[in-house]
Amino acid sequence: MKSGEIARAASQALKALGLSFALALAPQAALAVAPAPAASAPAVTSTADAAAPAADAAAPVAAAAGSYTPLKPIEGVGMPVDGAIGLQQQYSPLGEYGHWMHNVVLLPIITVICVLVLVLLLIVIVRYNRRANPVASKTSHNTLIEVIWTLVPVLILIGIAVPSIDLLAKQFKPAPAKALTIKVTGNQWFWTYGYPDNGDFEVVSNMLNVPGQPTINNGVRDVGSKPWDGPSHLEVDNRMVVPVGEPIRLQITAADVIHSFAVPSLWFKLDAVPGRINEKVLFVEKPGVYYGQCSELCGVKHGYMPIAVEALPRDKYNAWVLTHAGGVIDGQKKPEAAPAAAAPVADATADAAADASEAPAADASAAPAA
Ligand SMILES: [Cu+2]
Repeated sequence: MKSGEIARAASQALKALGLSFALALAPQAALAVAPAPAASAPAVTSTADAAAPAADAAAPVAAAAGSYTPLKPIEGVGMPVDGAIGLQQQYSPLGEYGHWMHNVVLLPIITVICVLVLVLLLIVIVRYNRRANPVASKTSHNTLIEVIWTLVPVLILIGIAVPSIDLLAKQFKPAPAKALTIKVTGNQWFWTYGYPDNGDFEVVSNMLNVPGQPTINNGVRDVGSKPWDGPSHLEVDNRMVVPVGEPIRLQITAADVIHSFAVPSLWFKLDAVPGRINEKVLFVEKPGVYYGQCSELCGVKHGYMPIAVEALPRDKYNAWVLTHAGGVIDGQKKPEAAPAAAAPVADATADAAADASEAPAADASAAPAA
């Protein structure tokens, strides 16, 4: 929300200044965007139904999937909050560790040191200025004080270093061998998510357009047009869906320039570098939707390539996987063939018309088939 306001304010400021930048941006954006949705639409289509027409493919495919309805985010969870000054609430063990490190270890120590130094300065200013203290003391050494002011900072630094190095090491601990691998690729200006362990399908994720503002991604719907949409500038057409409560190996790269995959509430940030794979473990404790943004300046639409991670329980994640053509669970293809698949699809088309409150029913009906 805040980023939206900032973007709006910035564009107004530019217009007020009479700069042609905004004008230059618009056609460029339109040109630059054109290939992206074109690429995204077929990709989405190919994952579920190659026969569907490319235009508007995402909607019918999502409806036909049936066994999956996107989760509705909870206000203030996994997203920035207006007026907040601290870290976002954390939803991973490492995030909680880091949050504790920041709020309980570092912040109090910094505060005490700053206050102590300030008080000492004030005492010196008041008591030992030339007027109050015309005859200066010749004291030059005090062994006890010198030992104290050497030892205490050393102890403080050791006290900080121990949990700090521990946290650092844990952040770069490789995922267990059996962990699910998801491949994240940064593109100008959208993300793609590959699922090599689940049949190697790919999800293309574009930011939803904001009504009343210049179109960012042609062919992508407006934010707020579905009941499960989160905040503008953060919600996407296809989220990165992950299972909850298990370590996930994220392999991150980029197709063009350097991007950075960052989700603050999941304590996750790693650069996406072309020609290179960076790897880190993602662990989400609770089902929910967690938002982030590209955090490396990557071009004119850097601010318009948000990240939406949707964490689901394993069974629902599996159901989501099976909504993609070629979706595989535990090395096995879709267990049931056409007739079994037809049932949930039929359910889905009926349920898709209904509101979000009926969504769990669709999930439930599809779960046994999966
Ligand atoms: Cu980027």
